[in-house]
Amino acid sequence: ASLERTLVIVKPDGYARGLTGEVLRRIEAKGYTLAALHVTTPDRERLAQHYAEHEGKPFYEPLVDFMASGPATFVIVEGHRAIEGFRALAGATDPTAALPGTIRGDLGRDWGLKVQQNIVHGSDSTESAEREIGIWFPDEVSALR
Ligand code: DAT
Ligand code: MG
Repeated sequence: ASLERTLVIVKPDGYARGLTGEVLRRIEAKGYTLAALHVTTPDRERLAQHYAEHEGKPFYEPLVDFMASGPATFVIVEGHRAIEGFRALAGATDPTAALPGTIRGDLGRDWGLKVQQNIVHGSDSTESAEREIGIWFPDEVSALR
């Protein structure tokens, strides 16, 4: 049970729908710490790095287009087992299947698009988390306090 940092993104759909505060509220209510936070419209170069594992998949281009479509909130979330813990808060990738009680299950739905607009991103492993934090928070790559 080691102290971890995870990269959370409130994606452009969540930002546009005014759900940033609701997502951050759930993270804080769970007991995690917001270690850093900024709002920006992500550039395609960094999105390509961030989503490199999905390059070539049918949803890749729509995913990058969607993520570049407007402002999003980037957050470093900190806590013991925060990576697994935030993935549990977020729920399943498909917001229709995501369980009620989760961010995606309570707040998301299928909008009939090629890409799942599912409100949040959360890193899926310690390696992903450090890699993704390095992409979006180049000045925050130092070790945990
Ligand atoms: P997650 O965001 O749950 O880690 P992922 O890493 O597999 O899911 O995919 C990244 C994003 O791409 C996901 O949040 C939404 C979109 N996506 C994934 N699989 C998809 C699919 N089969 N159809 C449409 N969009 C998809
Ligand atoms: Mg993922």
